[in-house]
Amino acid sequence: MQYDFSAIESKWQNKWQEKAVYKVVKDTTKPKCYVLDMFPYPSGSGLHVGHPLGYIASDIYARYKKLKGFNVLHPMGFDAFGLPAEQYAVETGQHPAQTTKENIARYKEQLAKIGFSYDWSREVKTADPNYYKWTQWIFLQLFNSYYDSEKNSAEPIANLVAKFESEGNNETDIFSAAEWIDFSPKQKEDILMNYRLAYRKKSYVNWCEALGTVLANDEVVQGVSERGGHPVEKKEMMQWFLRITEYADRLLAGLEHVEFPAPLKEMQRNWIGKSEGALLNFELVDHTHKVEVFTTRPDTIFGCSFLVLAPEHKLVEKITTKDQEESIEQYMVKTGKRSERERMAETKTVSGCFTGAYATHPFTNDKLPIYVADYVLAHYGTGAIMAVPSGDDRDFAFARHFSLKVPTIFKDTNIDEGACTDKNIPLINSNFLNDLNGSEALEASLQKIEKAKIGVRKVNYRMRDAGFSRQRYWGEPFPIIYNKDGTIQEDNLPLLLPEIETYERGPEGKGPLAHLTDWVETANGKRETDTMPGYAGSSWYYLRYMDPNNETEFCSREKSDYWNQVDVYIGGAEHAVGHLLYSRFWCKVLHDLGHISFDEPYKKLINQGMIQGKGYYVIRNLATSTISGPVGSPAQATNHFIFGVNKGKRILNEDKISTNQLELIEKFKLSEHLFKIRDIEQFVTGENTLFEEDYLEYLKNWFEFHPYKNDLETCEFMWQEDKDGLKFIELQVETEKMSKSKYNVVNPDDIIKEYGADTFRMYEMFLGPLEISKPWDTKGIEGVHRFIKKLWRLFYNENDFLVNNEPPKEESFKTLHQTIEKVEKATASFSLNTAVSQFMICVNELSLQKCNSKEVLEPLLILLTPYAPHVCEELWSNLGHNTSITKAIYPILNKEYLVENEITYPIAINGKRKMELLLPADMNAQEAEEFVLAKEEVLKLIQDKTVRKFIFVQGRMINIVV
Ligand code: ANZ
Repeated sequence: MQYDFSAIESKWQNKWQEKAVYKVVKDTTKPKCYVLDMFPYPSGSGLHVGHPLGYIASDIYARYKKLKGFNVLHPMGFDAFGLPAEQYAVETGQHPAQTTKENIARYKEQLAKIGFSYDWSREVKTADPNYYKWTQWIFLQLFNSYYDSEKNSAEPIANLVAKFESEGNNETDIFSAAEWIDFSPKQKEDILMNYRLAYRKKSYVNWCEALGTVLANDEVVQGVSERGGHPVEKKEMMQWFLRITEYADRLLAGLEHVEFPAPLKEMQRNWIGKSEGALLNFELVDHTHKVEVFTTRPDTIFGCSFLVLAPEHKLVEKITTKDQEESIEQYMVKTGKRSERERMAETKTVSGCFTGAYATHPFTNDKLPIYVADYVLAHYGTGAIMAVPSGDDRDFAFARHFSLKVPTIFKDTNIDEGACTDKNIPLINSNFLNDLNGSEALEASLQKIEKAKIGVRKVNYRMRDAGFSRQRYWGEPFPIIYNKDGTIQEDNLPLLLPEIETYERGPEGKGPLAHLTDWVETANGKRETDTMPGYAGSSWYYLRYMDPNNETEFCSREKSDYWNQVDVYIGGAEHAVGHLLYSRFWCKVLHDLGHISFDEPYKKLINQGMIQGKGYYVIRNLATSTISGPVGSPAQATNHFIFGVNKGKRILNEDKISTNQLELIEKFKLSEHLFKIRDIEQFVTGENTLFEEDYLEYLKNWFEFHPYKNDLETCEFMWQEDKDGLKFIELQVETEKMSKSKYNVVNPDDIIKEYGADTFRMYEMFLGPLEISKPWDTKGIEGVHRFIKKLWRLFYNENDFLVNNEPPKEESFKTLHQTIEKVEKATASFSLNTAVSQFMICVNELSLQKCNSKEVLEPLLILLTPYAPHVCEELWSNLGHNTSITKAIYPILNKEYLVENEITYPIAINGKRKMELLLPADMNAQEAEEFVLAKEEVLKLIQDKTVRKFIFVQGRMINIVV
């Protein structure tokens, strides 16, 4: 019987579904294991072979844990809100819900063909009202709580109100209990806004005009939007924020207790950016105001020769002198256009402006000029710095540019060319700090500063509160009504996303919902027209899978106590900061408020690498081609066709191709898409010159003559066969990101059609270690496919079922148990590629041993089923089982079978290795000596010399000293 993978795979996929074999329920008799994939955004282009890499790995692990006796939660869902569906709606008028639905259907169809063990009854879609009701509910939890820094925990805002009512407040807003009681509802609300974990404030946001929306910091890359690359500027708007900064320390500390890849932890640490230092006050000359600066180097205070304020700093307006007003205004206009990222990235050009005001140095009483410059950021520290040109490069460049003093404070250090950033150099010209360095100097300066009451120690974080408002349609509406009296009221849940006629953005930078005046206006006030960002729904979906149909709670405590933390979370490294930090933060809040029992969502995280695509390029080396070819031949044409093709578009090859005539090459991308004549026409036509038509003719002939095959060798071969004998054409393959725009995507459906899902799954794992990026290369897929066919041959020949109940040979047991040992270790540690290799070795050995014994083949199927579930299920049932192999028990390693009976010993004479001998493994030194010294080959080596010593290291080596 033949291995008919398509029949087998569809048969079992249907049966699994019918019998709901992957449905999972709480079961306290087993240990639990939660294996989670980062759920996909269902984009219009469907899955390519890169997407399932992580899903296959997690599926193998989930299936393995189930066989090991765990109750495994392995769900899947969709991150269904998002910008592309909305942009598509703007372009076509199609409702995002409709496109999202279609895309999800397509994804599910593709996923189903790969044979995943998802419990689809737990499917979660973030855009489903039954789901986003609870996203809105969590938002209200954040809104209705504050961070109690004494308890180090989120607490209900009602507790804070009670405290205000009984004691008043002596923190930032100072008032008595009586005053609080007398405040108007609006005044109270304004005060509470300073404490709520979800709060509103006016703030500068990353505004992207082209997308009509505000972007989160991590959605902005080098001053442009991550999606689409549009310019981003700053704009002041009323926005919702989440007070994630209160959790900075706990987010840092939590990293110590989770198993995340080290670089990912480092990225999170950098993002949080903890710095310890001091807040210092500088008195102003002729002013009552003070300038408060944040510094991490209070020890360099005697090197401070000027102060710098961020352009947005409140004091700028107040302290600028009359004669500097105009210059300051001009500077503000100039700097207002630059995004914060740009300001941070800019290190070469110096810009700034003098305010005309001065501050007094707290220790020397020197007059320090105060400047405004955009290298100081408004939202970091206090938005003001004490500039120490000898210790900081930017301050140094600034001082040089504006001819300001550069006081020398570091012993034996030349600062003519730049600042000295080494913290361990003894200080000079620094009064009480002289001769101190490093932490000593830091501590001494801090003590003195606190004693003199000019400042306090301060820990600062680079992380900001997370912007939570988006001016978009396709997201969760805020269940919030702004009442006419200035208070805020919660809306009923779920607040459904209303139908809308136009997806165009609303007036004044608002989102499309602002068009719906009837919806916006309620009896008491106005609804919020912004929607929540993409990360809202993805911050807690792992909890909903535990209890997906709960109508009264986001997830019952009983369920979350049972399923608890995600044991393994697999997904792309692109979510290293945004999604992972936000979901860790939400988890901590939900924990503090008593809704869940753990405060880190993911125990272990794995970033899968990317599967890259391949670009096939035709390279023609002009150096070896004759320019005087026939009219219309490529050789002639090339004088006019010096360009390459990238992303399916024609580009000038300036950067890739040297302008040296001898090295000129011409590249055409031979993607599946471009290779069609129609596409070549599109590509060659355009703003072209003289020989275009002739050239096109040539290409047409060529491509017709050589129908495209997606195979490198064939292509090369065919080039050599070219009828014109033009040998200057060669093919080059480049590895690049797999993406629709590069015409290099490989659809899993096509691979599965040709080889089956089991081959596809194993092949994806076989490509290499999970964590690294690797090119998709179909060459090896045949080998994996042959492996499965060979496995099949252990069970079937042409006509008969070969499996018997005869006891297997010892060597077959050995092969089996070696496989158990290696595969289990590899699977448990996600070295899935090594497991695949071991399966290949195993099947080869069993074939050579002609092993058809059930006692060996049955456990082999269980070992293999996580990797190739369909074929294993089929063979399992053919062995006579009427329950699914997914319910089987993982084979147990018997180490006795691994014990080697014979060992190959290297034999050395006087330390020089001369030969090898096979000895029984249990032979002792004396037996070995007798045996070895009786061997003729050995005697030949010794000749007539006397044996002085026989050194025997059991299991390792033998040395004969003569
Ligand atoms: C004096 C000084 C001397 C500084 C010296 C550095 C070196 P991290 O470690 O990143 O937290 N700074 C403070 N607020 C700033 C702002 N809003 N925009 C730009 N720079 C700001 O950096 C803290 C240091 O960055 C602070 O310490 C301050 O300069 C500067 F030899 O103060 B320092």
